Amino acid sequence: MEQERLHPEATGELSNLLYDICLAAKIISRQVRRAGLTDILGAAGTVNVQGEVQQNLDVFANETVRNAVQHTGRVCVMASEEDEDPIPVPVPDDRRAGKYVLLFDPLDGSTNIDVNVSIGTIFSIHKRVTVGGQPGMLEDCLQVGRRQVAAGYILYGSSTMLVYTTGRGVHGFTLDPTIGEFLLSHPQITTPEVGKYYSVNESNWNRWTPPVQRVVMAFKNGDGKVQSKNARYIGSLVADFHRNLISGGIFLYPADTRSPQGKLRLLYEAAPLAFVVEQAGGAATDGRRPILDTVPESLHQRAPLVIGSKADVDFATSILRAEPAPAVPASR
Ligand code: P6P
Repeated sequence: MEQERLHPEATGELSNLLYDICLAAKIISRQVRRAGLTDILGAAGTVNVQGEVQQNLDVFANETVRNAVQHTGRVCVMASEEDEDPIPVPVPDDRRAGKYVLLFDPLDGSTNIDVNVSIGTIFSIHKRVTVGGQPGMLEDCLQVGRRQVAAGYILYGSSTMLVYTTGRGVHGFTLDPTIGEFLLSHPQITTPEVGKYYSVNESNWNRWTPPVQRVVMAFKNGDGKVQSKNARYIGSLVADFHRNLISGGIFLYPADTRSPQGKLRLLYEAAPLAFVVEQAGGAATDGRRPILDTVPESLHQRAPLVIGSKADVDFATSILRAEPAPAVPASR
């Protein structure tokens, strides 16, 4: 509400869309907290568009976000990591088409579900760019990250937290399950200029280029410009990102010989987290340029990601920029 009042032209629709996402988050949180107790553990047996075996909770979370949003008239199109194509939202007879676009990863890190490791939902909101009056389309989804109107994530960790930005700072809310409400617990989050941690999957070492190896070695051992850091890698993007946001740190998922564009997705993973981290005083690049300036070419496009404390990201990018540009992004 306070954020909405900062925008005199606000109609309240964006606030309401954020509330819709919070409702989905509460429902997903309840199911995540019970995952060990119900029979929805384990893979649903189906395979998603990424070729990944879908965990039951993946399917549940995807349906929950879609159902919380698609009948509200606030959104004209959605796109999810779990769905091959954009999901156009029908225009109800008594309403005009929604003016917002929702891109989301309903449950990132889902391989961690069965071992009780923190997981998260990531969302990105744009305004539609196509003419109103009919459902939105792919063009509305393929917008550069700098144009986001809101972005954030829900972390299903030791507590359930919502962290979001609308371009005026980053704010964290903690779910009080006894009343079913998100309460403002972390106003105006800022991330330290220099981080305590570096987060990267070092088992990829032999698949990295020499500049990537030099950057990781510098964070491990220190190298004049940077002090050595503690290694922390959970293997769950939202959990790794959130710890680094609060304590200071750098997360890297660089390109490698197995993942020539990196592993993480631009539209609904890298770009929303890049919006959050820049608003918190941090930085995010693909190793060469800001993630928020990357023009997307396909819905599930991957991007190398270097994100976190500004001094650390600037150091890493100054070295990685020297290597040859990656090949043209693959469509999947
Ligand atoms: P790796 C989880 O599967 C995920 O998509 C992110 O949450 C996480 O940061 C990354 O993959 C971990 O990938 O290759 O290190 O296991």
